[in-house]
Amino acid sequence: MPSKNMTLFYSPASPFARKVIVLLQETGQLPTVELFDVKLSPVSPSGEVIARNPSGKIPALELANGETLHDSRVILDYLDHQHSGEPLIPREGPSRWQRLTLASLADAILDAGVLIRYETFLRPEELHWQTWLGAQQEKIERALAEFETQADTGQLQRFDIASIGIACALGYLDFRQPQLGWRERYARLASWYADASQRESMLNSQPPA
Ligand SMILES: N[C@@H](CCC(=O)N[C@@H](CS)C(=O)NCC(=O)O)C(=O)O
Repeated sequence: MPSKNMTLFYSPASPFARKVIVLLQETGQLPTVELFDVKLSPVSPSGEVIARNPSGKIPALELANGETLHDSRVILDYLDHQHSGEPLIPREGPSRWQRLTLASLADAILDAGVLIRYETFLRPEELHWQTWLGAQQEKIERALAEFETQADTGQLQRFDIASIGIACALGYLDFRQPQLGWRERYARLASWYADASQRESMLNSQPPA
């Protein structure tokens, strides 16, 4: 049993942290990481997190030497360099930039989704800005349309950095926007996700019910 020499500051509801936990499982590194569950929001930050990441955001990964890495993209890159299997982030060539760009579009869904959540859950209802909420929702819809094309052309076959990001983004939409009905509009993506969501790494990292 490998010793736990890193600590991941995370929350089970955080889709950014979920990407890290999925990659840890896909690469066999989960046993080396202590999971430290923190409760936070932009208006009620966690001192434990701020001490390690001035932005106050999770995920943050404390290494054995006491240094901390953030954000999720940096952590994923670091962890992908710590295992001996086939890299989940291509090391070079056009595929590196293509897969990272797709992963970034998946993060755009998360950014928009998390902002929508903060606006609707944290902000007083009388201050909700519908135009802004609608614009964030449109970002999500455009990204989904692009992922439908990617699924349709077989670009999501390997469960790499891009596929992990997309799977976690879809999982977050199901968690926070169960009424969205994205499967009706993006059938190929839905069929891809039906399989991807059954991977052990995805089943073991589901957001709270
Ligand atoms: N770009 C960051 C985004 C992380 C992020 O927004 N995390 C949220 C939780 S899902 C958070 O920590 N929010 C607290 C805050 O914004 O202060 C990443 O990829 O790690």
